Amino acid sequence: ERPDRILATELSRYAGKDVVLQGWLHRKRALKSVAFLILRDRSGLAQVVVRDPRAMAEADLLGAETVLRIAGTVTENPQAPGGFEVTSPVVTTLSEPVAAPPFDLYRPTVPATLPTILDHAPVTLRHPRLRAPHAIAAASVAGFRRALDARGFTEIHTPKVVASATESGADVFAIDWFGGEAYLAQSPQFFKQAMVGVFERVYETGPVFRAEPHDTARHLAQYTSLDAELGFVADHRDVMAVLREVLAGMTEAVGEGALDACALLEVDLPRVPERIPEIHFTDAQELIARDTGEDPRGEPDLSPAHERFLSRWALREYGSEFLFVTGYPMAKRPFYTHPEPGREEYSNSFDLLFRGLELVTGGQRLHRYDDYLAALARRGEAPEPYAGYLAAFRHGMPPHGGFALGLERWTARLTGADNIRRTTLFPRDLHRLTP
Ligand code: AMO
Repeated sequence: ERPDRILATELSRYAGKDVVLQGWLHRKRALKSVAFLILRDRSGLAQVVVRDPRAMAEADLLGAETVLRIAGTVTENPQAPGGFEVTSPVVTTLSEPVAAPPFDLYRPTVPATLPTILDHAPVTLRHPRLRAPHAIAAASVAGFRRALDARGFTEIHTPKVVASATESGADVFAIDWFGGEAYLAQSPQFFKQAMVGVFERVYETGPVFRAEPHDTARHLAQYTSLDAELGFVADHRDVMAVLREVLAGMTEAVGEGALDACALLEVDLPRVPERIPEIHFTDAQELIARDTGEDPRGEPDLSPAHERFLSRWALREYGSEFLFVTGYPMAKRPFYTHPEPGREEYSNSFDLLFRGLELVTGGQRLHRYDDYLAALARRGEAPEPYAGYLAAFRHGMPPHGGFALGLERWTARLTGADNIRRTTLFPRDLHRLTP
């Protein structure tokens, strides 16, 4: 009796049995009287041993990445990787490549530059080390969903073509929409806020677009935003508390769901402290002035170098790889931001720094219609382009807030990637629109 297809990592459960495997030819090694085929499937690798001279001659013709069906017998062999191998195989070619990969996918380290990897992504991502970050990203999103589902959030899917910018106009892509002008969504900001009026608690995972002119290792023109928004908050601290639980859930899900990928990349999973330390923007600037010899006071934002400095400080001071910076100046935050009561030039907003990088932005929002009109007027903006946005606030919105986490940045910080393009399947940036 022949079982259906089994996976490469399941051999030990089928010792002595006839099985069928399907996958790609990862590697081939021929000795005088024996050939080894290493088959790769979604689970991992399996060794197939060919001894029959005719089968050896046929195996000799197979190119890397040929898609194979292999029927054979599982045999114990302490020398085989994993202790088992497939012997007496009948090898059938299911699909023959017409081109070779740009480098050998079986080499443990990747002998190629980032542009080469990205140019040939459909095949280079098959390399176990290049695939691993994406398995970690998938587990992270599963953890994000699980954490929020458990807390009464509803998943939403909102338009990616919109009529106005939400995150400041500078970095928005304009597109032709049936002869009129439209924009690619920079964030689901407006829609997630409106849906607080419907579901109270919502989240979305999806693409967002930034006409990002910076050619940096941490900016993409399209990235995956993990967004959440919740109603009936006292202030931004309620949002930060939910975010802490989401981070713990994501970390746990990566540990469970992407175990092999973590082991392969030697991922050091963070400990999410019971209370993530926080520092007010003004105190952060004082600290930078005191300890670095630079004086950022008066600047409306933190520089990347200052974010790295603050991360190191939090690690030293609190043993935490996460740090909340709260109270950013209103001048640097979008119009929907809620001011800090009593200090109106600052805001009830936060950034979360993780291992030296801004990972999340969030805060409390304005919720009264009149406050929106006043906020736009203060910025010298007319309310008309925002009529659709403002509609929700005419019908009673609770105090609310939310956050957005950049998935590629999270995965990059977990895996130690030097560039978020390594944690993006098909990056889109200033220079890249293909593959
Ligand atoms: P913000 O614009 O700060 O906030 O974006 C939130 C998070 O998204 C990630 N991010 C990026 N990742 C890759 N490439 C980019 N070009 C890029 N830009 C941003 C970062 C950042 O922390 N609507 C608000 C969120 C909110 O308040 O809910 C927003 O979009 O990890």
